[in-house]
Amino acid sequence: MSPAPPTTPPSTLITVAPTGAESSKADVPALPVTLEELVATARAAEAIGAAVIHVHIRDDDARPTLDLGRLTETVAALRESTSLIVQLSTGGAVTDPEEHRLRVLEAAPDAASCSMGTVNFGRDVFLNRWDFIVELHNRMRDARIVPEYEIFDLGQLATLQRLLDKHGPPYGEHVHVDLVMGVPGGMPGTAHALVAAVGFLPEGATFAATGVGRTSIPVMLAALSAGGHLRVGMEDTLTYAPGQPVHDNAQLVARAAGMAKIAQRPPMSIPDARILLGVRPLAAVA
Ligand code: KMH
Ligand code: ZN
Repeated sequence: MSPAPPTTPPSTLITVAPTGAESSKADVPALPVTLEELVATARAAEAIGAAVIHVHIRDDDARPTLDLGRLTETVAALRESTSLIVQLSTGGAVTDPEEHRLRVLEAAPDAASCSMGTVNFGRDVFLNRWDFIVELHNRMRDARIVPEYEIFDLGQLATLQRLLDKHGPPYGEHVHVDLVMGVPGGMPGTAHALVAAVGFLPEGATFAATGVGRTSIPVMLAALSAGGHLRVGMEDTLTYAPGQPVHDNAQLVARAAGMAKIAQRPPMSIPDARILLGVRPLAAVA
């Protein structure tokens, strides 16, 4: 017998992923790449209904970086200016070495991404070896950082189950998954694929979903109707409608918040999101 379907939560956790590592500022001038731009984006997203920010940062030349000093400064600035849950990317760019990706945790965010397998990524490869995954999962638990398990393809949910079976639950005990759909090389961004993925979630897990490019809307609608949460932002979506470039991240968060309200699952408050994800209380943050 297959496990019972997850119950539908009364509200929707919205994560904004404003920058990513793949787009260039020259091609996408609205991309937030400086600390000031990132903080302004975060404040706007919070005001509209986001509860989590998934952060990639850039260097002075707007190139992706995992520089620890900058990451630490970014976490501090986001905490000072917003109440958002700060989730740092440990995925970085496809060119980032494993030791740099592990060192991200030293910036002491509330949460961090933890990808569950290797996937073709357009013409590149996003490499996530089993031993690296285990190291990341264990170090996050030791550092009391909540993982968001990033799933690019169906088999990565089997890897997640194996990880939990062999190495135990994450810090906070709750398992939260992000289905990153429509990456060229990963699972398609369709309702059919989303329903299949939901069937392989670990027991008790919650999930969010994001659809890359033009899969953004089908994935958003499917996630809402399947009881899931949403990730939106310019990391994944640069075209708002055919022929219409995204104006800014706030536009994407506003659309997600609007859809969540239509689904009668309005944006989740940040205190509720902290409880759901098992993030450390603010008073306990070093
Ligand atoms: N930039 C991708 C190669 C994550 O943030 O953890 C990986 C990524 C996943 O964006
Ligand atoms: Zn990312």
